Amino acid sequence: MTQSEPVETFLNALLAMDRVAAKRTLEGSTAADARLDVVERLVVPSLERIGDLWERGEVSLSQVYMSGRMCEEMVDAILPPSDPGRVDQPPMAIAVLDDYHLLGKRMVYSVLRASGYELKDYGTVDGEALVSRVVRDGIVVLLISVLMLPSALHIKTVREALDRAGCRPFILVGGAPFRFDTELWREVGADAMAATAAEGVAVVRKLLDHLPKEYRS
Ligand code: B12
Repeated sequence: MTQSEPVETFLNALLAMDRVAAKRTLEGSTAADARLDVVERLVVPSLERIGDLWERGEVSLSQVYMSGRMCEEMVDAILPPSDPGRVDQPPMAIAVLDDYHLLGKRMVYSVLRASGYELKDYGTVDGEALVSRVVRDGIVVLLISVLMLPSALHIKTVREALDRAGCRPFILVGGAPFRFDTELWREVGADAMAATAAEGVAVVRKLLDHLPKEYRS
């Protein structure tokens, strides 16, 4: 079997809105310790291909929508439960800014929790709500997920509002716009970007290893 075959099978199952076949393909190649890896190898490229097909007018919005929903359900079901031995850490939160593309955020959230980190999930928020929650909760590490360019550019306004409020969390961003333009994170005033959920965990781990003691809970 070639590398691309499972992606083709998974992609076709999504486009046919065939939950059973999609689940079978995903679980078929999932050893318990490689769950995130299989999501990165099957779910992410398949949804990216669906995005390209949508741009070329070759699939319907309902196919894009149902593919996203089915992947959300499957990813929720296969990612490991959280680790009970939580890491000693400062307050962290994750949010999707001005956007209803929730799958990337869900993955990053699950993987961080599964790696032993505790973080608040703000869901989808607008800039104003995000700033007030971050200030209220004294967030030290803020993760923001966006999939659309206007939402990515809006992070700059969030950073400026946080600065005005005297709050300077470490902002880690991720999502398609940052993968397309690898310098964009600097332009929007973030401190780092990560291309995948696994990379995000590595960035958080490295950051927390070097964080001064006064930031820890
Ligand atoms: C599925 C999907 C939808 C679904 C979303 C379902 C859901 N609940 O999530 C639905 C149908 C609802 C949808 C709607 C729309 N969509 Co849409 N959608 C997609 C699609 C095909 C896949 C997105 C996805 O879920 N990918 C899989 C996840 C797992 O990948 P990911 O989010 O990139 O996350 C990974 C990494 O980026 C990273 N990551 C993500 N966030 C973070 C955060 C941190 C902190 C870190 C460390 C890492 C990290 O980790 C993840 C795992 O590796 C993309 C195509 C694409 N190329 O991305 C278009 C896409 C994002 N959509 C697009 C558009 C335009 C829309 C609509 C405006 C369409 C419309 N005309 O109505 C609406 C807007 C909705 C809104 N306001 O948010 C455009 C955006 C274009 C742009 N440049 O802004 C895209 C790129 C499609 C395209 N090529 O045109 N969409």
